[in-house]
Amino acid sequence: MKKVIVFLSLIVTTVAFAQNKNAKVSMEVDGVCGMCKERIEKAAIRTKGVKSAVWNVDTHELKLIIDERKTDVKTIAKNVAAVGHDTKEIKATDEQYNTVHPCCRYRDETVLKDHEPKEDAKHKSKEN
Ligand SMILES: [Cu+2]
Repeated sequence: MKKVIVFLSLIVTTVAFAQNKNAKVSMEVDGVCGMCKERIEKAAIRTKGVKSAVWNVDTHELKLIIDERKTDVKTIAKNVAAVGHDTKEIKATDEQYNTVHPCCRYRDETVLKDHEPKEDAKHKSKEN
């Protein structure tokens, strides 16, 4: 019985630590528009081991397919922050943040308001 347990736990650890060539992972990245999307995806895809990178402007989710033998989420987050975009784990420095286009300043309240869906604005004017 003891041997069986040892054998089973060996299988479990092997599976848990097996490195996936096409691992699907995602992370949260701050941004406001299509220009941000391009910048974020470019930074992610330039990272060695990243096969696919798609950022959603509404959900702020960056969906990735990565080779776990070559990269990890932290490395990608660092590269995304380096082009000026905050991730949940790693924040861009002020210097990095200042390199983004003025209309992409996602930390700025007025910029965020400018990027709110236009339909909302329509509803508001009808109500008034
Ligand atoms: Cu932008």
